[in-house]
Amino acid sequence: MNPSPDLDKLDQRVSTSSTSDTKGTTVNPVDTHCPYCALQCAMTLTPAATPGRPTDAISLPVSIAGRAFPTNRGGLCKKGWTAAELLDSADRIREPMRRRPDGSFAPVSWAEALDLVAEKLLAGRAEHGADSVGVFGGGGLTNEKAYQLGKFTRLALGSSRIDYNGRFCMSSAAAAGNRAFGLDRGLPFRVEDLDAADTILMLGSNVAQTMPPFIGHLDGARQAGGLIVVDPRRTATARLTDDGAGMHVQPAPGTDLVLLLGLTHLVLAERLADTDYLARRTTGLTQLRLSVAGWYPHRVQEHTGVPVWQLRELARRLAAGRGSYILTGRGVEQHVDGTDTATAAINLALVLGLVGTTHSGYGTLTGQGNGQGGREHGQKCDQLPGYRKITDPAARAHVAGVWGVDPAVIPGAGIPAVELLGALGRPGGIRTLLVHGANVVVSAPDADSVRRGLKNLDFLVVCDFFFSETAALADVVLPVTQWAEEEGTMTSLEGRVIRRRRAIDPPAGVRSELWIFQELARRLDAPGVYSAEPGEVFDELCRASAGGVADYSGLDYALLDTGEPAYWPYPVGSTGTPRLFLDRFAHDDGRARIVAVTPRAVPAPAQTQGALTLITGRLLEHYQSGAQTRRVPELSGAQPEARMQVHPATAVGLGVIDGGWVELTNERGVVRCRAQLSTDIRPDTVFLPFHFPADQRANLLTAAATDPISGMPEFKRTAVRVRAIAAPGRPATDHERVMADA
Ligand SMILES: Nc1nc2c(c(=O)[nH]1)N[C@H]1C(S)=C(S)[C@@H](COP(=O)(O)OP(=O)(O)OC[C@H]3O[C@@H](n4cnc5c(=O)[nH]c(N)nc54)[C@H](O)[C@@H]3O)O[C@H]1N2
Ligand SMILES: Nc1nc2c(c(=O)[nH]1)N[C@H]1C(S)=C(S)[C@@H](COP(=O)(O)OP(=O)(O)OC[C@H]3O[C@@H](n4cnc5c(=O)[nH]c(N)nc54)[C@H](O)[C@@H]3O)O[C@H]1N2
Ligand code: SF4
Ligand SMILES: [Mo]
Repeated sequence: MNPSPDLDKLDQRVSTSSTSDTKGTTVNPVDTHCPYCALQCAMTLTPAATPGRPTDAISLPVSIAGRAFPTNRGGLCKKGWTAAELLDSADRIREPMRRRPDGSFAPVSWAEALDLVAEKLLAGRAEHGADSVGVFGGGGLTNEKAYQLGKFTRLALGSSRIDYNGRFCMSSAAAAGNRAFGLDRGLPFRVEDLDAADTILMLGSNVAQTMPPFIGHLDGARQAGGLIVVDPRRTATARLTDDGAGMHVQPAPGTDLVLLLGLTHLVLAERLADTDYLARRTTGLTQLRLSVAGWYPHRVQEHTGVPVWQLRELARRLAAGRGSYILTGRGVEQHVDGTDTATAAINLALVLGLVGTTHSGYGTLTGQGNGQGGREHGQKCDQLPGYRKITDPAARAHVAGVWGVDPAVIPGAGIPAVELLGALGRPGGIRTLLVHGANVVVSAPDADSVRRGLKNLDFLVVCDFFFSETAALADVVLPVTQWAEEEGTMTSLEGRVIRRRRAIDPPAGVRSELWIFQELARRLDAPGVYSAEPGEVFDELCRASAGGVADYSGLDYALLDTGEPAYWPYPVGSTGTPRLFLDRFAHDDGRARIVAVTPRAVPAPAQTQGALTLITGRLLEHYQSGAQTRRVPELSGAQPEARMQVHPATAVGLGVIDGGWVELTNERGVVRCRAQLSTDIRPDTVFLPFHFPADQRANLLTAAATDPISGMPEFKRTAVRVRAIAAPGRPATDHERVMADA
């Protein structure tokens, strides 16, 4: 294999920092991290010397350079290095906007906007009760914003109805980690630990496109011939296994649970299990043996389509590896059985004795920029800061003490995201909604029913930088600061707490969310103190987390600013925890729990006559709902619209040609886009990216069915019918799409 592969092809760039502009004026570079994904690549921002739009070669408010850091080693992907375009985008909202009766938006002053929002919140609560006011947060918010949003909802609004888009992302893996290990930190080890591994099994993750600099950490395994990628598509990541670097396993979508049970069966049957480890460090082996007994290789092949020889080779490879890691991504987690599938991956890792050592392990690759911190500080419906349970009296007492309120004031558990969205605009449901950092009109399952729910609300407030498809439906839109304009902390996919730093001032009419919470809390006469200073909020967050699972109490900005690695748990007096579980797991008995899981009878969509299985996911150039990246010319130029990936053999049968238009339909919706023919996908499966708006929303087709344990929606397996259609005319412009959505 070629050891430092494909970097150009994957559009990764390592750049050098510059500290002066073209006129030679010295400017102060600021070290921070990327605004997008959880790899949190380190970058240096160099502000343009002239305030406002400069005329020299640095034509943006800041220039961006990759910075040396263990996760990205100076590299940035295309999204990272073009992120400065978001700061002075012509689409940026620069003052509060209020919807007029005719549907158009007009600018209003901050005082007017906040007075109106406070009035509507009070009126909604008085008329329909506190739980008629809902809050929807995001895994992109800093720790400080996520913490304050949870506190504001519980105290200032008195509502239990808060949840966030991380429910769409990390909830199944989190539930599996909690029940197996007693704690959920996506990677319980450092990303750089992977460098020394000789076998890495990646299930349902396309890191080459979703975290390009990460692939450098796969080089060791590739050189040892041990990278194994499980994906129904031959993705850029699957291609990294070519030329003897490993193996691509291509199961039918949604069959990973059976695949993992089959591998566990083989490991036990062929006596490849680490029996000493199982006896010392785990409970539950007996039930596991029973649950996998029937999953012999031929039966697994029948269910998954993975040949017996591949199953055997995979089991042996994992057991023989000097350092083996099992990693899961959204491809195996975003299913109605996602928690059980992640559990089965953990069980396989436990049977092999991989978890809680210095050289092997199990991990889930957290997705959003603060997808880890976002799930620790109280935006989850059942949770208080420090990853505490809102139903635990001791947790309530501790947090109430920090907040200076009676524990009885804190509402009980709320409802998870999909249920919350399902209650929008319904009698007895949510009548007023605040949205902070999510674009649910594009990203939520069964998106059109979510759009209808939003339209039926009495009042919708959206904080954003842009008129996202969700903001376009709001009554009031409040413009907020972006990453380069604010201070804060983020917790990366490794559980490492890092600093976000302000490099430039925000536009004059833009405010921080912390300031907005403070102003609204004052108007609502809320109990508790709401600082608008990120450092003060972080100190409070650390105190609130003390003694919790995700304990940050030994941290402060001064310590983080030294650049010393800070992995939680980081209680007072410790130096943090880069690797978890080395001595014990977080359950009371110190052991990991093997929870036996079995597949429920979920019929394969493709068994429905004439239907294909739709899987959804990501493209390199776009981030999530595309609200941000569709506004970056270099990115939207490269990927201007959705394309449905389909196998040529399937396309022939449907009369579909490469670049020709297709219509995907099911009982929920219709998507029209062009087709892209490719032998990289299974003939029974088609793929759509979910980044596009209007009638190209993949989520018009997905169902609001959820995993019973985690509340994770089924994004990755949907039955659709596909037919060729004539071109639906000129593609709509972005403006038309937003207006059509509104
Ligand atoms: N470019 C880009 N990068 C991103 C993001 C983005 O939007 N764009 N988002 C960030 C976020 S929030 C997240 S959560 C991560 C997600 O990162 P990934 O998990 O890598 O992303 P996905 O593309 O959703 O899914 C990964 C793969 O799962 C495969 N898959 C689908 N169904 C199945 C199945 O049933 N079994 C198996 N084994 N595989 C299946 C898909 O073919 C796809 O290649 O990316 C982060 N990084
Ligand atoms: N079909 C399908 N659907 C999916 C997925 C899939 O694989 N397939 N993946 C799911 C996953 S993993 C995820 S994480 C979700 C993500 O889905 P979304 O939540 O819709 O993700 P974003 O596009 O990141 O939306 C964030 C919005 O908040 C704004 N924003 C960014 N930062 C801030 C901030 O600090 N404050 C405020 N107020 N606003 C901010 C952005 O401009 C943007 O409009 O989508 C899910 N939906
Ligand atoms: S991989 Fe993620 S963190 Fe790194 S530059 Fe790309 S989007 Fe940013
Ligand atoms: Mo995500």
